[in-house]
Amino acid sequence: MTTPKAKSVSKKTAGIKPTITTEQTPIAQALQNHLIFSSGKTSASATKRDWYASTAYTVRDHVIERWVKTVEGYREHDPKRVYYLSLEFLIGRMLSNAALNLGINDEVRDGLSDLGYQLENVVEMESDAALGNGGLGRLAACFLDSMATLDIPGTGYGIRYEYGMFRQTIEKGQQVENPDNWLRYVNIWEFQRPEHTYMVQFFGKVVEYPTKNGVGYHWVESESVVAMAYDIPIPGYDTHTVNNLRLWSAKATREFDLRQFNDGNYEKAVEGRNATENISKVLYPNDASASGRELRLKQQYFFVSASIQDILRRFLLKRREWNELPDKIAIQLNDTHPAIAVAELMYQLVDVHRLEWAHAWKLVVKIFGYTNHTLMPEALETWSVELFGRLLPRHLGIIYQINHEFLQMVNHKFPGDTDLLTRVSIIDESNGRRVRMAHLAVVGSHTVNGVAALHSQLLKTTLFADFNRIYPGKFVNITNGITPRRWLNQCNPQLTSLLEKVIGAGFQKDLSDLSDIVPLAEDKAFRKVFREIKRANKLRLAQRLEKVTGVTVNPDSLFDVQIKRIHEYKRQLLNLLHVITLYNRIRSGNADSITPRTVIFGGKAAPGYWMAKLIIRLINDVAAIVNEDPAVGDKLKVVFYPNYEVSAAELLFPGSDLSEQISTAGTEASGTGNMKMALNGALTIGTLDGANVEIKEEVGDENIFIFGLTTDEVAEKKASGYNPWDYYHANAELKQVLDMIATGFFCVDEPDRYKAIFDNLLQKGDHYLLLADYESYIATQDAVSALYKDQEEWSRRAILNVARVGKFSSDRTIGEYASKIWKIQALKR
Ligand code: 26Q
Repeated sequence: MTTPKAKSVSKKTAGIKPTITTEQTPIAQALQNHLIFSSGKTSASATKRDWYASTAYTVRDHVIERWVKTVEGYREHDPKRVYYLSLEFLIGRMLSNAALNLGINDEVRDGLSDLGYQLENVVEMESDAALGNGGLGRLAACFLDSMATLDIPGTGYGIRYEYGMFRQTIEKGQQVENPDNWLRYVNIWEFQRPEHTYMVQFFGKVVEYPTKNGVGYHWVESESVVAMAYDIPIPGYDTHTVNNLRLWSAKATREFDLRQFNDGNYEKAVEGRNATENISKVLYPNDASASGRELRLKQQYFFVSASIQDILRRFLLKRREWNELPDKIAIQLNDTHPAIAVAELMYQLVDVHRLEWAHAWKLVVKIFGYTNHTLMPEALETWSVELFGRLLPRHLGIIYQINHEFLQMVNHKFPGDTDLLTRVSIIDESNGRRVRMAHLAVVGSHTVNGVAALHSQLLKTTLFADFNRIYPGKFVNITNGITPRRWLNQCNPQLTSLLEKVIGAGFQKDLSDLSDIVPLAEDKAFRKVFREIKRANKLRLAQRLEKVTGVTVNPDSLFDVQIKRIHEYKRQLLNLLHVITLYNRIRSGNADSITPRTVIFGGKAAPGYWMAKLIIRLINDVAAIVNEDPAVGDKLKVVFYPNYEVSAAELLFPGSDLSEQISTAGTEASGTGNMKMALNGALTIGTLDGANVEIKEEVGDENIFIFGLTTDEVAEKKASGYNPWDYYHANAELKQVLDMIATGFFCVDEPDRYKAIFDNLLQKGDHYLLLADYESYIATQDAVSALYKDQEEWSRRAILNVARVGKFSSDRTIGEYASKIWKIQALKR
C-alpha cells in the first residue's frame, strides 16, 4: 500500500500538529500527509488549491501502484500492443475520473469531508486537459478509458501542447479567444521522462549512396529537434490495468546560441530555441478545415517520428525477427493527421534498420489501420509538394515510391483507365501538386473504418468509391461510442445509483445491461423518481447558468440543448430560426399555448471562421432581446453557455431534456454528444445523419423525433437545382424570421450586421439546406412541445432512451477495433 500509515504522520510531523485528532481513515491520513509533505502546508495555511493537490496526490498514489504493475506485466508477458496515434486527446479533468475508476470515490469524499472539505468543490480546482478540438479528440479520450477497462495493452501517443483549446469568453455578444494556460500550476497527472527522448529531423537534403543491390539514401544537413516524453496514467474501471498516454514536448537541442549571448545579443541568443519549442506550443483550433500551415505539418511529423522510434525501441528490447513486427504491434491513425507515420515507418525500417523495401512495405500495411472522421471536402488534408519536400525531403521521396508502386498495381488491375489513376494518385497534379494524406493513409493501411454505419457506407460510395473497387473488403464500419464511466457514472451520480438499485452495477462494464430497465418505463413510481433526478440535474444546471450568464431560467421549462462546435453544417442557425419563430408566436399573442422552453447553446468557433463567429453573435443578440422582453416572461429563454468544454459538458448533458442533432443529412460523420444526451435521459430531435440513424434503430421510431431530408433527398434536391427562395415565399413564418435577421431587428444599432447570414441562405444557395428543412423542423418541434406537456409520457420515452442506448458504449466500440482491426487480446492479471 502506498498510503502512509497514521503513525508515520505523527512521527514525521513532529512539531506540526494535524488539526484532526480523531480516528482517521487511511485516505484522510494520506490527504493530510500530502498537504504537509507534497505541498509544504498545514491545514491552517492550506488553500483550496492545496487541498486539491493533496487529494490528487493521494489518488495518484493508488493509480501509480497499479500502473507500475501493469508496465511490469506487459514487460513480462510481452503481449501484442496497440498504439493510438492522435493529434488530439480531449481528456478533461482527471481527479474524479481516477477516483471513480479505482473505486475509491466514497473514501476520498469521506476523507475530505472529515477535514471539512467537499469533494465537488475541490475537483473544480483542476483545469481541463483540453488537448483537442471536439468529437475526434474526445473520442480518443473515451477510447483510452475503454482500452484500460478492457485490459487491452494500448498506449496513446500525442503532443503535450503547452496551450490547449482556447478559452472562450463572450464580450458584447462576440466570441473572444483567450490562451489556455493549463500548465500554469503543476500538472499532478504527468510524469516527465527525460530518459525517453528522441531526435526528430527537419529540412536538409537527401544523398544517394550505392549498396550491394542498388541505391541507399542518407538524409543529411537536417536540423534536429528533441522530443521529450511526458506520461499520463490512464486507469481502467474496476481493473488493475493502468495504461499510458505518452505526450511529446519539443526541446531545443541547445539551450541558446552562446556566441550571440556572449556578444550581448540576448534576444537573438534564444531565438532558435524559441522557434524549436514552438512546435509543441499550441493546439490548432480548427475542427473541420485543413489550414495547410508549415507549423502544423511540423507538429505532425514531430510527434509521429518520436512515437515510431519509441515503438520500434520497445519492439527491439527483445531479440526478434522483423517478420514478427505485425504480430507485436498495431497502429491506429486517428484521421489523416498522423498519416505521415506510413512514410516514417518505411523510413525507419529501410533507411535506419536496412530492411528491403518490399519486405518493409509488407510489414507496414499489416500494421496500420486508418479511421476517417469526415467527408467534408474542406477538412481533407493535403500538403503542397513544395512545402513537404522542403521540410521532409526523404519522406517525399518515399511517398513518391509508394505512389509509383501503387499506381502500377492499379494499372495492372484496371488497365488503361488513366482517369482512375489521376483520381486515386497520392499526388494530386491538378492544382499545383499536393500530397493527399487520405490517399496515403488508405494505401498504407490494411483496414479503413468510418465511425457510423451511414458514414462508412458513404465513404464506400463517394469519397473512397475508387479505392473500394481497388481494395474490396478494406473498408469497414465501427460505430463510435462513449465511455459510460465519465458520461453516466461520473456526471450523473443520482441516475447511476438509481440504476444500480434496480438492476445492479453490471451495466458499468456491460452497458447493454441497461435494457433490463425497459419494463420500468411502464412503472409510474419509477417514472416519478426518474423525473425527480432530471429535475435535480436541471436545477444544478440552472444555478450554473445564472452564475455564468446572469440569465435566470425556469427549471420546469423544457431544456432544449445544442452543444458542439459551431459550424454551418451543424446548423445552430436552424435551431435559432425556430427560437425566433417561437418568439414571433409569443409576440403575436399566442403565448398561452406555448410550452415554456430554455434553449441552450454552447460551442466554440474556429478563430478564423468568420461565419461561425457571426452565428454566435446572432445567438447572443437574439438572447438579449428575447430574455428582456416582458411579453415573453418565462415562456422562452435563450442562453449561450460560454467556454463549452468537457467539464461543462458533464453538467450540461444530465440537465438536458431535448438533444439537438440537426446537421444536414450526410454531413456529420457520427456525433457522440447525441449518445451522451440519450444516455442521460434526453429525447433527440434530429436528422437521419451520422449515428442518429443507429440511435433511432435502437430506441425505436416512437422514441425519437426525426425530421428533414435524408441523405439521398439532399443529393437529389441539389442535383435538381435547389432554390431557397421557393421556401422563403411559401412559408410566412419563415419569411418573417429571415426578414427580421436581414433588416436588423436584433441589432438596431447596426442593421446590416446579419445581412451576410440572410445572403448566405438566399443569395448564395443555402449550402446546408436550412430552408428546405425548416418546415419539417418546426412541425417536429411543435410535436416535441406537445409531448412535453404530458410529463408521464415524456419520461416513459426518456427512460426507454436510457434503456436502449447500451450499444453506444465505447467498450463495445473498442471490442470491435480489437477483434476486427488490431487482432489483439486482453491481458488480464
Ligand atoms: C486539420 C488540419 C489542420 C488543422 C486542423 C485539422 C483538423 C483538426 C480536427 C481537422 C478536423 C478535426 C476534427 C474533426 C472531428 O472532430 N470530427 C468529428 O469526429 C467525431 C468522432 O468520430 C465524429 O463523431 C464527428 O461527427 C466528427 O465531426
